[in-house]
Amino acid sequence: MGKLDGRVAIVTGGAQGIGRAIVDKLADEGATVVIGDLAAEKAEAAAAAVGGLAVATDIAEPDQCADLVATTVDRFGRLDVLVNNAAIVPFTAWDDIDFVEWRRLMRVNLDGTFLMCKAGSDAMRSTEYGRIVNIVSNSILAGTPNMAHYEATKGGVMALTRAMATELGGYGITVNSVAPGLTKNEHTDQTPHANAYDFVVSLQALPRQGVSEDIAPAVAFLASEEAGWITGQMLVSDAGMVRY
Ligand code: 4PL
Repeated sequence: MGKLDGRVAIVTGGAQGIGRAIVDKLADEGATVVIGDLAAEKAEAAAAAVGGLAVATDIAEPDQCADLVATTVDRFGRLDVLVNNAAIVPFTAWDDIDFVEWRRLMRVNLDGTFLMCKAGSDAMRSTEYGRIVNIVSNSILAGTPNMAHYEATKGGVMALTRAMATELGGYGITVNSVAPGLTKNEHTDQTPHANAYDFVVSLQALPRQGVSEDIAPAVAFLASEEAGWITGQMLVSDAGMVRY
């Protein structure tokens, strides 16, 4: 008995990192999971491991978002859960953020999340049930360095989450966000973020390094039916680095 038995979920960016852990957790709780990801091969492997489906998707393309949702509904009958996890997680000093780089982040992290929310909520409205969980970041509260453009996109997603909760509540759809802190994974290991692991741990109440599996339970909870009285909220899952 899982808390998502019989539910159909889409996880964007589910091929690796936090997204992969979310895919595994939702499947473990009984959901059928569809992964939308640019990394087609890794997405296939992640989907195969849980008996799910991978759909090669660039969330910045409106047609591809519509296709991801349509394929899910065609194949599995409906859409209950949408986890918007796909994002670019940069490490870029302020002086190196030019307008091209700014737009690249906006296009994927903010436009892409908007497009998936549009397509996903349209499908959910037809059943008058839905759970949307948007992955943001504790950096929007902390002013973390080297990610000003990223923080602008994630702050936008947090505000979008609050507004969508109002617009969609009448259709039985809840919209919440989860804000992880710095999390060790195959992406952050290979970037200058890895140099910040120890510093971030020193700021946390719980003194160990966070991994992707630490984030997934908060997402599964907000994606479950029993979280139905919670909407428009941000749940910070960061070992207590930021108290919000
Ligand atoms: C505190 O979301 O929240 C590094 C990299 N440090 O992506 C993040 C902190 C990173 C963060 C993040």
